[in-house]
Amino acid sequence: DFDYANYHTLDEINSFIDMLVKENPQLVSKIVIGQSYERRPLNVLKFSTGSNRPGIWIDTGIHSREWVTQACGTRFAKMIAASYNRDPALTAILNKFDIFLEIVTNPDGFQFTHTSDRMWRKTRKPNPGSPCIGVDPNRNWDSNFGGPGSSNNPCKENYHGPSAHSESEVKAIVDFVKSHGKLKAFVSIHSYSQFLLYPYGYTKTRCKDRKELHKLARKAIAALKSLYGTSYTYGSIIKVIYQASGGSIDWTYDQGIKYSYTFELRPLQSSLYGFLLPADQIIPTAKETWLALMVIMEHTKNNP
Ligand code: 0X9
Ligand code: ZN
Repeated sequence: DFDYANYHTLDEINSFIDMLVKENPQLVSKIVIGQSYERRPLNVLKFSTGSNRPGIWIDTGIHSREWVTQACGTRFAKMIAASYNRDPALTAILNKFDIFLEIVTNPDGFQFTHTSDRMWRKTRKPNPGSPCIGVDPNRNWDSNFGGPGSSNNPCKENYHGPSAHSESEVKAIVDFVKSHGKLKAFVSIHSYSQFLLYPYGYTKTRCKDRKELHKLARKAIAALKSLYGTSYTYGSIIKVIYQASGGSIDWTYDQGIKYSYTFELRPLQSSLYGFLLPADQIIPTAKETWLALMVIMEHTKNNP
């Protein structure tokens, strides 16, 4: 059986995905929404119990070095598959909504973190005229693209890229979101700092659903905390972290997906572990985060 308590390679996670589909063919399927720069498939797990349903999107690992996120993604996948027709709350969600889960959202970067540079964050596309590789896939969206909190220097970690959606890993999600047309929640999972964030990152202007998103975030982090006492800070991206233009959830929110959130998982900002969270924290992190995700998904279900 898959070892959820340890970190895994890209091949191992891809095998896990195929196994989960094989074991739950009536609930789980794999869709390939595109390919990475290095031509790897962009695999998305679809959990569905009916046709023409609205959808909930969850992605992990868009920043490749944030290993606890892909690890939690595999655990969420198993949780969803195992909970249908067992856990009434999740069953009610899956009777109305499809759930889409992209576990390795930046596969080229993830492979590179295993083979060459554990701290790699960006895509792996070369930048013409520069010795530096890659674009920050969370500055590449068409949400004040190129604005404050992103860099036009290809050697920076927050390089926005040559144009909005220039990265195939981003464009694949953009095309998926648009063609689906009925996503009601979009949750993008990062690490680290223990934050639950909502739009905007590119402007101080409050988003129009700020009150509802704020209240829901409070409820979600209360649920998270109930398990092990883990403390999260919540609020808009620009207020809680920093100004960031070209981020995913600002784009999805402006596309009309009201419940657009970003998590920054364990550890705390002050922790020396940073992106290197010890593996013995994977399962606790996944379990507590799952409670927050359930709050967001249930609210989405009840307020479609
Ligand atoms: O800077 C980022 O992209 C995120 N922090 S991280 O350390 N994981 O890189 C913050 C994401 C804020 N979200 C958006 N701007 N959408
Ligand atoms: Zn990140």
